[in-house]
Amino acid sequence: MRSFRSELDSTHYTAVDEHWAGGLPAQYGVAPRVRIGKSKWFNLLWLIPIGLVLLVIGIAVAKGIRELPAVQDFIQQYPGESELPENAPVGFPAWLGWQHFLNAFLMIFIIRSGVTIIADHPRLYWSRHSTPGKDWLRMQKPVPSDPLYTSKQDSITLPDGVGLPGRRHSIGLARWWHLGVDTLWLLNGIVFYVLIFVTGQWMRLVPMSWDVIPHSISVAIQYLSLDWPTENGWVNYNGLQLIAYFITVFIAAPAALITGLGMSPALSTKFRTISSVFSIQVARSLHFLVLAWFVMFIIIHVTLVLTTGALRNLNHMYASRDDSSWVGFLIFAASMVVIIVGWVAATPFTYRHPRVVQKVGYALIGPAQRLFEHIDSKPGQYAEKDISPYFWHNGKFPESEEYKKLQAGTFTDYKLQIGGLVDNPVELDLEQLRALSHHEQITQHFCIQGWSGVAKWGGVSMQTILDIAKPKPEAKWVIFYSFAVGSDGGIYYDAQPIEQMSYKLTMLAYDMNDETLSFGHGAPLRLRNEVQLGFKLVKWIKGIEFVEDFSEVGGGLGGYDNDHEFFGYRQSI
Ligand SMILES: Nc1nc2c(c(=O)[nH]1)N[C@H]1C(S)=C(S)[C@@H](COP(=O)(O)O)O[C@H]1N2
Ligand SMILES: [Mo]
Repeated sequence: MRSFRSELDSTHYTAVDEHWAGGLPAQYGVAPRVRIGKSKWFNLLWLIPIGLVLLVIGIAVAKGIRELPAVQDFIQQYPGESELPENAPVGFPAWLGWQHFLNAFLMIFIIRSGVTIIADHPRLYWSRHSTPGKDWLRMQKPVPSDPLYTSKQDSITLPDGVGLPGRRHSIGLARWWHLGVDTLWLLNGIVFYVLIFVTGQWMRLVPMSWDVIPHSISVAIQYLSLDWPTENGWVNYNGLQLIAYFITVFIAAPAALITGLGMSPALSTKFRTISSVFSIQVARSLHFLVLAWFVMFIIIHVTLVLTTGALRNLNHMYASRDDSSWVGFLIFAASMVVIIVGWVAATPFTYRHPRVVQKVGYALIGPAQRLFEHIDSKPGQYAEKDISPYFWHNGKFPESEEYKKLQAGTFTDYKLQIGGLVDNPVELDLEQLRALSHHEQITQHFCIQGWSGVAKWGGVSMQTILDIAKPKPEAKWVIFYSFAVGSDGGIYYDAQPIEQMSYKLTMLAYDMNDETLSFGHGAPLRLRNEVQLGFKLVKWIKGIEFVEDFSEVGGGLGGYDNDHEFFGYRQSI
């Protein structure tokens, strides 16, 4: 068998500079806009003046009605705080201060890397089809009419201080930050849940009587009329605070986890009943709305903490004391120094040490990714009616003479080469491949960048190929080589664990939606492995090699995007 290894780029990339990822130039999107009706778009920046006008009107109304005797009686009856149970704890223990700090610190990285992930496909949908023009929110121009427009072309740049990192298409690194820090944030959250229930602190976070509603209305009138309620957060929160904290701790945080997992291709394929309604795109849209809640919460929370007796409030959370000394402020200021240093350093550090980010991220989230990979779903989740009207293209199209020649001859001279650690190395042309037992499946594709689509794939099950080639027991990985080069030269390839080659949904497709696979989608042959993200599904396959390990192949990290763009080789989430 001809070796394809010499056609790989074996450079070991260790930094992100202007040449990285093929020197993809910066491209800024547009201000976020939401679709209204069929094709009208509302620029969300308008919410700033509209919000200010509404605030002024709200203040005028609240000031007006507060004069009314009935409203005064109402406020007297519902001053703002529901009564706490007798045994509710008073004050804040030190562990709460630590957890509050850790939570804030970790969320900085989660939010910033999350925004970078959205920027890689700056559109949100309510259906899994990701059809251009059907997005409900976009931060990018409408999709151009070019039929081969790729989702990589669609990605946008963020300022380095906003995104983590900010560079265009740095999603591989953003995901290590996002998923890696998530595990720490969840751990902190679990400790928090346990401790609040053990110590009774939960009573201060859970509304226990419906009178929280009139109390909240009363507090809203008091805030808006600029005659603010007297705060005594050391003992009890007012109704609005209580509701905001309750939503944040008991709804938004768990929703962040659930909607995050809802985007996993492996889980989505496994839990078909749930994912038929709660699709990957619904999960992604809700995940974004959870982010919007957190950002809004942080802004209002910090504003109110600093404007309703800052010193005392800071003492509560940062020094576990209830007075107006400067101790809490000093600890808060020190914690802000840590947060700001972390904020400023994160993106430059990532560009300088991307391999460290990749390694630490994998150490943190890798176990969960490995776990979900063991999901072997059967075909049959989707039906013909679910097939997407539009299926995005992605990647770098083949341009080599070798490929062009084959393409000009409608691939009659094409031969798939299968070799490496097998008892029976073979070459199969398309006629032979089509003569093998036919496998068909309707499945959902999920690109790491964020779009998804359902298609019907026709071809040969990888199990059939294993039966023919007979891999030796030492073969642990299967390398798929492409005719196309990747973004910085060297052919595109990917390593897949051999175990997954026997999965029911792993196949080589030569047909898509009952037609011969098109050029853009990988003609003449492409891989499908439905527990993995799209980038691992090599298109324009020319060869398959069975190996013991992939450290000698290309950059040695298990795939083109792992070598070049710091992706991971297990991408079930
Ligand atoms: N040879 C090759 N295969 C590739 C890519 C590529 O750049 N080169 N891109 C991958 C990515 S990122 C995705 S999402 C899918 C896209 O497949 P599609 O264009 O059929 O949607 O192909 C994958 N296979
Ligand atoms: Mo992708």
